[in-house]
Amino acid sequence: MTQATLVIANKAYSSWSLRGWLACKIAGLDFREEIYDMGAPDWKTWIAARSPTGKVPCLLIDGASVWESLAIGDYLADSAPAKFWPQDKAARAQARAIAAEMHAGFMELRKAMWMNVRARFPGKGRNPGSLNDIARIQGLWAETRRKFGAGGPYLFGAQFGMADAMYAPVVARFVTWAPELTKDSAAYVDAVWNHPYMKEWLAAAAAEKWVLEKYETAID
Ligand SMILES: N[C@@H](CCC(=O)N[C@@H](CS)C(=O)NCC(=O)O)C(=O)O
Repeated sequence: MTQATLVIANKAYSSWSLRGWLACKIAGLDFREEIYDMGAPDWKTWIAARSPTGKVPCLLIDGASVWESLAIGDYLADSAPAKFWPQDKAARAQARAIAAEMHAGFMELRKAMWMNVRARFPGKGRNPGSLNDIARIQGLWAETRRKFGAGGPYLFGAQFGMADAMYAPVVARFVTWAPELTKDSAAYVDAVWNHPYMKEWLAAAAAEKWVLEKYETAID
């Protein structure tokens, strides 16, 4: 069987790449990375040859091409559902809903506080829209942890699953931009930031040579 390939971009900046990569790690998949710089002059040509949407991540596996981070998680979860989603039905419903909410939303936060895991812009990026998204995220983290998270530090307890993978780039944003967080949110941020998968990603991002100037300066 051919080894799976995950097509991704800059580990410092590509939040969607991080989600797809975490899904592969959760699955315990034997995969190779094909990674390239979104800022390179031939980026569009490079990615067009590898991903039907011209976006990352894209997983090339078993003769199939799977794009969209959530679809990558679903594809991999077919073979190992318990690694990705809680087994309890109500918990699983919550996990799927919050993962989908992340996949489709929080545009104001994403615009104002982009992911740059190497940078620190404390106090910047705050505007009514981003603060509103942050309030909603803290609310859904708190509700999820209160109802389903008693067994450990992650959204659904002891196991780092697909819902955590979807919110990991938000955690990275909160580390970079340091918005005011509740004590419980801060503890969740700390747990995800220090997860071994995150540490592996962050070490690779630190070693990466590519720099995209547009993500290196906070405007306000
Ligand atoms: N909804 C997609 C989002 C994919 C996406 O926007 N990827 C960004 C990277 S963070 C990208 O490929 N940007 C490069 C480009 O548009 O040229 C997913 O879940 O995978």
